[in-house]
Amino acid sequence: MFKKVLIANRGEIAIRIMRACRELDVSTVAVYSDADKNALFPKYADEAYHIGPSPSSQSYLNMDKIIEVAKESGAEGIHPGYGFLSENPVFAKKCKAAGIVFIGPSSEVIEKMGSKIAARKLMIEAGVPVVPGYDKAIEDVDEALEMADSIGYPVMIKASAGGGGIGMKVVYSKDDFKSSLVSIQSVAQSAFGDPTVFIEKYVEEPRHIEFQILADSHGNTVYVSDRECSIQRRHQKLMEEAPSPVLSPELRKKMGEAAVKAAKSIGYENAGTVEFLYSKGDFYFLEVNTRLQVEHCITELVTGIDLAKQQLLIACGKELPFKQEDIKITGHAFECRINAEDPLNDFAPSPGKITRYRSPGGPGVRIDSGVYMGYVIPPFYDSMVAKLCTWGETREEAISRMKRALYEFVIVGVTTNIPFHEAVLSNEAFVRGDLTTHFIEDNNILEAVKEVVEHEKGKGSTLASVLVNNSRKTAAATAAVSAYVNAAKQQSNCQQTK
Ligand code: MV4
Repeated sequence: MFKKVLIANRGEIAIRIMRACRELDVSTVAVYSDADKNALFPKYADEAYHIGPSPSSQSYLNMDKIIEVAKESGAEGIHPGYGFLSENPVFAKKCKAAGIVFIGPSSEVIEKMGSKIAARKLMIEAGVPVVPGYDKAIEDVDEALEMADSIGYPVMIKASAGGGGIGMKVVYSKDDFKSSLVSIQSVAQSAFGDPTVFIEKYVEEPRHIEFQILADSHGNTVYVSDRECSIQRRHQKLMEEAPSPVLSPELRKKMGEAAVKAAKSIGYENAGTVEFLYSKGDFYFLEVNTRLQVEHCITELVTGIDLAKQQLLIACGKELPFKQEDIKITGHAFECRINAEDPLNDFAPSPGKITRYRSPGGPGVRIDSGVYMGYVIPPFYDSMVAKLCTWGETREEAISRMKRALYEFVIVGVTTNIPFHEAVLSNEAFVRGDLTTHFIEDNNILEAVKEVVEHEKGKGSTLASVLVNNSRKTAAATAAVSAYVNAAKQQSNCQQTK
């Protein structure tokens, strides 16, 4: 095992990885920017190094600086977390050249999956179902129009270098095709420096279902569990669950085996995720995420497998300690991403000081967070405060635990999206497991959020309101009660009950 690992990330995921390191007796090195001087993760680490100013371009994206710190501190491996440098093939390559293990797949694999056209082509060759379309870059409009005609409208134009929802557009008719093509090409050029686009059939109202995979360097590849990630807004996932409520055991096995086939065909090593679109019993490969994802925790909850730990073991050349048939899904888990953002103001970020904080606990609750009471959430990075996950023997139990945990969560000082989660959890279609990527709009969730927010102005609807809202009145009442109790105690000879 490594003696020392550098974590090239911040916040909760830096802590998540350091937790795995601690359990494996690996020393940890944190790197942090100006804005993160007072964050929890540099304090949690065994060593912490300042790497630059707050903007990530000058700190968390500074490859050479991070590698220099790794070398100076004697770290043998770098874990990139998610975001930042985690899917950057240049960084993976630079680590290798510096004699440091990049804890993730090879630079070549990251690069291959970065091109959506190449990924499509490879999956077709491997026999993994893809959305009907063309695995060919569009070269001229007339040829593209013919392709669109033969696929049948609506079609989707996608940037080959895109992913995660940037650089794509639905086209409903021939008349809009040319202007959409030109606009996506220009978005692709400015966002990715590559104007290459391709087209696919547009799958309407699909579900987003992804499969976690693990692959070691001995040729063993397994699928760990599936996750349903349909509850998202503008490609930002907000709530996920494992397993997907729509898959039968047979379809789960079929999709899981397709995910393994996808991984094996590209020589994948370490943890990864194969994303699929699901519609009416059919599934289509979408992309491979070559990193540990935000929502990995729910897979851990339903399988008992520590994915971060397995990543470290795989990177050291260890063989997976289980086979496919050993992996069992037990119960059901949800993740709510608790963000400092205002769902009633277009989800605008709400950075600032957390003046009171108390996280939920009790049966079936897991919290991954990098904040504490008094911490100031900086405006430079994403607005996630905590990942709140619950586990239950059944989906219903996991839902009621999530509602209970959200009731308990006290976060004062910044606006959070807790009411959004409460609105989703009370929605009938959601409770039925009736989800699509358009769930929020189709179910008028924002209207429901307004009602939740209004309701929570009333005392007692959340633990926060009990503890904080009427703090003066509560304090006065508490003082009066204790004065009364003390007086009663003095007057009576009865023994105090314990
Ligand atoms: C699609 C699609 C429908 N048809 N491709 C969005 C993210 C990127 N990975 C691909 N995405 C989609 N590709 C075809 N041919 C619908 C989406 C999509 C989506 C996918 C997953 C999760 C949320 C989504 C929200 C809107 C659109």
